[in-house]
Amino acid sequence: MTEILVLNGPNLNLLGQREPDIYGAATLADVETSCRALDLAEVTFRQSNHEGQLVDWIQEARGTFDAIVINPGAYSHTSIAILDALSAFKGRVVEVHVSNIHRREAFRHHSYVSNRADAVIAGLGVEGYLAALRWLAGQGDR
Ligand code: CA2
Repeated sequence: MTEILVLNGPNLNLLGQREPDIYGAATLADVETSCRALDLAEVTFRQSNHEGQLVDWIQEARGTFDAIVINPGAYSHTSIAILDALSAFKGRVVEVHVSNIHRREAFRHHSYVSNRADAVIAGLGVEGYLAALRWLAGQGDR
């Protein structure tokens, strides 16, 4: 079975607890449960508020995981370190945003991570994670 690492950046641990108008009512634990319930891949699900921790996990994914689904949170808009780590990863990368970042403040319109991502999903709510897994499951190895 395909091994997929699902990474979540800062403040995504607050999903479902605040700002439900923007991010919906599902918690990150709900998202993890839904990802596993799809049963399309072996899913490892992680969240960190720390940029270096995310970089370490991406580096460690080389040779272990076939693909990465990442919601880098606000680091999307600031982190060349996460972009560089993803660029050294050979498998597919899907960037997910719960909200439609292009309909929000101008500073959310640019993502460094999109420079490496094979696909970008924004605005589907937490369904975006499931869409990413479905798309990856339909792709061959590379
Ligand atoms: O839409 C997304 O998924 C984002 O990656 C979420 C980030 C935001 O900085 C990005 O621009 C877009 C924020 C993470 C969630 O932050 C929360 C804050 C309060 C309550 C719930 C979530």
